[in-house]
Amino acid sequence: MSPKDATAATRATTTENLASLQAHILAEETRHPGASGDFTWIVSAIQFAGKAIAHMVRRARLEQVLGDYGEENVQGERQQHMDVIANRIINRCLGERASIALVASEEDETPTIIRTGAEGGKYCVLFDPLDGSSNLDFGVGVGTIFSVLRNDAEVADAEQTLCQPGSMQVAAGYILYGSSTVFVITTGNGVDMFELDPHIGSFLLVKGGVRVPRAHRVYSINEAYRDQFPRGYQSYLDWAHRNGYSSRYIGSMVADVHRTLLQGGVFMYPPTAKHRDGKLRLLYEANPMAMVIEQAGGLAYSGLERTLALQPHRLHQRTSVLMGSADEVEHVRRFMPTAADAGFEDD
Ligand code: AHM
Ligand code: MG
Repeated sequence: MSPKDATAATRATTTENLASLQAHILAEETRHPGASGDFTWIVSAIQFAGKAIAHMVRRARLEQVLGDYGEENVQGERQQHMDVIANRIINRCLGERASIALVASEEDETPTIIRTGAEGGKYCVLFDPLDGSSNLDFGVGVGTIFSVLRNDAEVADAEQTLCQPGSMQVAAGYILYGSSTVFVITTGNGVDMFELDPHIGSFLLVKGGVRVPRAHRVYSINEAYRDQFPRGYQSYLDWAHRNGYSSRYIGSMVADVHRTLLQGGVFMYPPTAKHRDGKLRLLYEANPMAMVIEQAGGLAYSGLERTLALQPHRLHQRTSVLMGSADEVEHVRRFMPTAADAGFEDD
């Protein structure tokens, strides 16, 4: 075989190989000397939960578990039946894994302490079990968002342990329950995308090293709130209208960010009159998505600050969100020279 043939053969094998998420994470972990395998087990629990939720999402109407659960969560928002089901599934899957110290969810007021640092608790997992769940009744894509932090055994208070800047995340990602079930993850070494093969029950690698295109003339925002947005966003929208931009908004962050990741553009949820700090939650919505987008070569901001640099103060803290293609995010930022352009602070 000539060297040229050998290269062609190697390439063919590489692109045709089947890699499961489990094998991929194991291979990544073995690159870190002294790695214990604990982290692989956590990702394994998250994907296990993802498969169970995907199954429930597909059967929700048949099982008559769509719609309002009749209660509000800690954020004062109506819970859907499926929020409660997805939350229970993830808690049950994570509670089983030996290295988990704390688990925190959008649906639970306080973090759950699984074990202390002294008992072997090394990691904390935060998640939004079913983001965009109010869309479920209409067959729209929804998702689970997750963020993994190290447990700091020195910090006694569980909530304060979780209040780490997003730049400290060990891993982050999401599972999209759409026309297919997609698992996107970063461990700080680029972004990889897997799809669930429902017949063999595994997430298989479909794209490694995902990069968000540098530019794409699409913005994703709930434009009905335009008059409530800070003036910088309004000026940007006026500019985009004059410059041939298109708009795409599903109203499900996971689906909107996933499209932005693959196709480019910019996703925004600015402050509004109702949500003066923004609607989305910093620790388990904005931070994990910001890590994915940055690891794919994009940018993510909250007001004038890089999202991943914000120091959180509360578990359920909200923030504004601006993320996507580097060039498109910079276009938006040009209309925000001061904090007042990006928020509601006085000049
Ligand atoms: P949720 O966590 O209660 O589901 O709310 C978050 C969702 C996001 O998925 C989405 O980006 C946003 O709320 C949509 O809000 P709006 O309907 O105000 O545009
Ligand atoms: Mg949410």
